[in-house]
Amino acid sequence: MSVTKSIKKPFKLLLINPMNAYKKGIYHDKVYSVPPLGLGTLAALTPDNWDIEIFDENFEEFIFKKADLVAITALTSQVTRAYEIAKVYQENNIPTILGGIHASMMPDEAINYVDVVLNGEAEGIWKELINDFENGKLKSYYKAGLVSMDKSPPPRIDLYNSDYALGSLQTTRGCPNNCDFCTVHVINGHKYRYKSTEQAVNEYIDIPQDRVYVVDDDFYGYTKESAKRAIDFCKGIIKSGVKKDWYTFTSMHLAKDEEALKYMSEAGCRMVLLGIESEFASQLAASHKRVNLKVGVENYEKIYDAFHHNGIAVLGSFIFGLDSDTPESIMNRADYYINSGVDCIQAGMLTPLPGSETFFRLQQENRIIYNNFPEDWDKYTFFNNIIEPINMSPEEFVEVMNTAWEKIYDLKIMKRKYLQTLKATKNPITAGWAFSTNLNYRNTIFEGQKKNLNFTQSYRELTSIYVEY
Ligand code: B12
Ligand code: SF4
Repeated sequence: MSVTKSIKKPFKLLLINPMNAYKKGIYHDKVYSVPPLGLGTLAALTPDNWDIEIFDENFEEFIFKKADLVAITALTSQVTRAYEIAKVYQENNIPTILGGIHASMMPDEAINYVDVVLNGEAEGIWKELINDFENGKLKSYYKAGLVSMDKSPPPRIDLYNSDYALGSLQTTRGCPNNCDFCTVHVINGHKYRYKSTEQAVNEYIDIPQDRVYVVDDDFYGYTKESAKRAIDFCKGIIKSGVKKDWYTFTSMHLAKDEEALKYMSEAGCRMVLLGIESEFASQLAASHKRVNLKVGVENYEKIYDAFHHNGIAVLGSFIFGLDSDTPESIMNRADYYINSGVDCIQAGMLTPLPGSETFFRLQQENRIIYNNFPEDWDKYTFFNNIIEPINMSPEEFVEVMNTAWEKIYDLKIMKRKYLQTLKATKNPITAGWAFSTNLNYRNTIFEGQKKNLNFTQSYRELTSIYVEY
């Protein structure tokens, strides 16, 4: 019998995924959490002479762990916590690095709380940073450009917590649009970049979970080449014979491509998130949401139908609190959703994400209420009010949103939507996925106010509705 001795490596890298501590408006259900792809990618880029561990606050209570280098990722909503954690390591003389979306949008802030800031995508610069550390020459600021996705290795999924119920995969980056409220085009650029079909399909196959979140900015893209790429990816999955269900982000104009929809469906796509934002052309124009204007609000129902015919549900992402919104228009948007073909909804409040046009504008207009940074970043979850609206007071806005959410996520409405999705898509997995998405938002928004329902509880209810149907 041979015994493999584990060889102690000279360096230890601790990668940290912090958890928002303010809690309101953040998923806490393990069923819906998504593995930290940025950290998995960072681990894959790290040379072999490093021991690597991912410490993930989604699953573990914070404890201090020894390491030579600590690298933390953070969205804006996580950064307040990231800074707290960095302080603990700095007090123990362990160098800390912050990367990810917030550090890339607010590097001048971040450098006050960590030793090193990495602005941008790690792929092009991480090896240089590690080399600098090994040679005692770590700099305080690294700026990375956008990389070709050939440089993005398959993430170290072996380091993720094995309790994640969803897998995650990124096949493309970039979006050619410039919507005011969004930072995706600022972070990932306008150019559409993608992994080779072979790599993307292999990563998909290797994911241990049977449900996958394909976290692309726009899975389908805007050109013939991007459409072909999407179809090739689906064909690759179909050819592999691997059966999983997945969900992704895309734009409405995919609806006209019947061939792509068919392949996506056959490859296991059960739901797409569409940035619908508003049912009014004037509001889309004011937010520079050109892609929806091109499709035309009058054609929205045809778009939803096209997805449904292919067994795919529509998760509509809507913004509540746009400048021209009033208490009435907010309630009308809730009614629009209820009476529309949209299967489930992300009903977020307009949130000025740092780096977005909306942030710069509202800051200039002195309309950002939560502006005590970095403490207030943890409220930037889309489910807390951050702004001073124009046509109502902040208190009225909060009140009307609570009424709208009560209506949207009422269990009776959720069950009605489930049946509607089932009828339209003829696919119980699709309908179950859309229902559980609504359930997740319900639990997130009403955390601490209403009894949380878990998926098993609701699944029993779904089964009984299904039997009736
Ligand atoms: C998957 C995803 C999620 C997942 C997982 C999030 C997570 N923590 O990983 C879930 C569903 C949980 C989620 C939730 C939310 N999300 Co989200 N989400 C995404 C999405 C679609 C993809 C992120 C991703 O995995 N990218 C792939 C990886 C490889 O990229 P990456 O993480 O950016 O990492 C690269 C670089 O940033 C860098 N890097 C990253 N970390 C580090 C660390 C170090 C040390 C270094 C050196 C480098 C580095 O290198 C990596 C490789 O290039 C993005 C959209 C987007 N395009 O980014 C929105 C996005 C990140 N989400 C966003 C938001 C607003 C939210 C929510 C607040 C919304 C909500 N309430 O539902 C919550 C907040 C959750 C929380 N924990 O606080 C915003 C964030 C904006 C911001 N300034 O923070 C984005 C950008 C979308 C948008 N609307 O603009 N989200
Ligand atoms: S909201 Fe969607 S379409 Fe608009 S810039 Fe962001 S990712 Fe692109």
